[in-house]
Amino acid sequence: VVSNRQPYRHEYDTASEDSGGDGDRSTGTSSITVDEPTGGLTAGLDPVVQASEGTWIAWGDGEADFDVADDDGCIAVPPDDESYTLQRIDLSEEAVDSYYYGFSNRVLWPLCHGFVDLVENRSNDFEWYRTVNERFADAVAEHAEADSIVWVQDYHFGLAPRMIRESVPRSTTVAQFWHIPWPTPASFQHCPAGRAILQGLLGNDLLGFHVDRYVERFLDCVERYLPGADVDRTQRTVAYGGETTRIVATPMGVDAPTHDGNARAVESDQLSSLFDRYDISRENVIGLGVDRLDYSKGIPERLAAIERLLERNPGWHGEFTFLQTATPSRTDIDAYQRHGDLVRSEVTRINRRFGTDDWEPIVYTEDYLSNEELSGLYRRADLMVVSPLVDGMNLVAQEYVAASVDGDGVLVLSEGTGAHERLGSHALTIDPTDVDGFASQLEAAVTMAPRERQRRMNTLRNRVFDGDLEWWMETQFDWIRRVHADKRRDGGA
Ligand code: GDG
Repeated sequence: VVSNRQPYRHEYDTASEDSGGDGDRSTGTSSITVDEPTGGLTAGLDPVVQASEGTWIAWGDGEADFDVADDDGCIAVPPDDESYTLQRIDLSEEAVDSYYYGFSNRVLWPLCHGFVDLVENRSNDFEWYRTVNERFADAVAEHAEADSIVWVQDYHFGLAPRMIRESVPRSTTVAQFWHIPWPTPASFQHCPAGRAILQGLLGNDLLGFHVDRYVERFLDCVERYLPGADVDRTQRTVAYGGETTRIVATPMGVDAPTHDGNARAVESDQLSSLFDRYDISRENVIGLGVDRLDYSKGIPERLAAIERLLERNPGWHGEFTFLQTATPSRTDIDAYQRHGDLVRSEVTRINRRFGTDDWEPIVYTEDYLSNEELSGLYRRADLMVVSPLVDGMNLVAQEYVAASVDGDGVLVLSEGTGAHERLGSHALTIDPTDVDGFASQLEAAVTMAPRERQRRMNTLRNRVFDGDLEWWMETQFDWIRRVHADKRRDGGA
């Protein structure tokens, strides 16, 4: 597996260092704490890599490796049952600034989400992106053998697959999952080095997206911008440079049984203390938003719709609370700082406008909640608002459904999310930019009759459980096996 983020982090226990206790690394006693994978893809993939006794290559900082990794940054994990190799690629500050905060998140992220105005192509960023992709590809080449499966994750590695392809045995299968949207040709034309990215991705035997529309757009871009590529729309394959890539749509799911279990296990005093912490009345109707603080997530649009709801419904003042958690992310980038400022000032303004001495309509926090707290909140929330302008999939919407064990929550879901394809028919659909329509759907959610809530949530739960993370993994590996078999048949092995 190749991913930007690592599955385990080893960190020195600085608290015990300060106190001179057991954790003091200078004493040579055990001083390292390990963060295990906490959720989503990383947690889902970890057992797969354990079973395969394979290698996971990820960006990791050398300092944290003091004492635990060998010279190549390799370390056996999990710590208590060592079964695979984690190889950390240590990157300089300049490399991280250019590859991660630069080309990945100042160019590819805004471009793929259609925010062409936010694309910021600084000199050297692409060169660093190429260099880092090369370093990862070199690390793969050292580990890959005949019949190995290499599974690359996400947009941080748009060039690596072709580099890998050129340095591993023919029978090695190279697959990638692209977790964010693929843009329209009109947006993609603004991609610096767009052709190199397409060539890089077509080094894969298999390329996965969440939904059909991203597959179609990818094929549109290849047809339009990569002369010499042969696109087969029916088979969804592209032949280019002697390789054939199959492009598939496999919508990612969540670990539904775990979210369900966490929600059932949540203790009422745990939830009470959370409500106390944020000063929320237990009796209120609770709306919930859970996002990274990212301009694609439609948070200002959500706040505008809540403001409209409050304007139209004075009777709900004091009775309705919207809790928004927004985890700061990529704060080195100006567009994220500006967006964070906008969100915070809008919350303040709306609360000043409608709030009273003992009620704030919007409770806003940038705290990172524990998984248990989050599951408890999902279960308790009367409505969940997921309003990205554009989002590859959106796991939060699915987690909410999985944790709605009482069946009485309502999901308000943007048509701009990949998740809408699976859940849209039984959620309340919104266009986040239509303030009045959005506010009307919030009103519909608050006032929806219990039977109707249960009916919709039942169907949503079936869909989320049927297409959960395990299903997604199996589907990915079915495809990987299939392209591997095709290669053998065609003489590739
Ligand atoms: C990218 C794509 C695609 C958030 N706050 C807390 C917390 N979270 C967790 C959620 C969820 C995850 O973060 C966010 O996942 P999303 O899918 O909603 O969004 P992105 O981070 O943008 O993910 C997206 C995804 O990749 C997978 O392919 O769906 O489209 O953009 O799991 O629960 N978790 C905890 N506390 C928090 O405060 N514990």
